[in-house]
Amino acid sequence: MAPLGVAFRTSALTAAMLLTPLALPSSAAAKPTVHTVVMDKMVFAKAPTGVRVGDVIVWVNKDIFQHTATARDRSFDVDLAPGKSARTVVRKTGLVNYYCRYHPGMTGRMVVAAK
Ligand SMILES: [Cu+2]
Repeated sequence: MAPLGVAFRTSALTAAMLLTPLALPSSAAAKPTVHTVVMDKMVFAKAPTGVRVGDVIVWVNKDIFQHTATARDRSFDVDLAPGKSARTVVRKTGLVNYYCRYHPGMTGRMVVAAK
């Protein structure tokens, strides 16, 4: 009986040791990143990189003109008066092209990876 009890305890301990370190990195990876895109002087500042589904994009209009950040696929569309900002949450993977509805020459693109 004794060897069985020892074997059980050993495997339970091993399982606990394996599970604990694995749980930490996965919960850290799930944390959304906040990316900021500034609109100023009639352009979108450089596109965010390393964007993943669930991340937040903060669109900041520092210009003296009203601008929108509008996805070509309509997955987001924010309309910002000068000095205003808004947040959108990234919902799908792939290439996202965006532009300003008032100034179609203002364009940008970002690549979204899976979570
Ligand atoms: Cu604009």
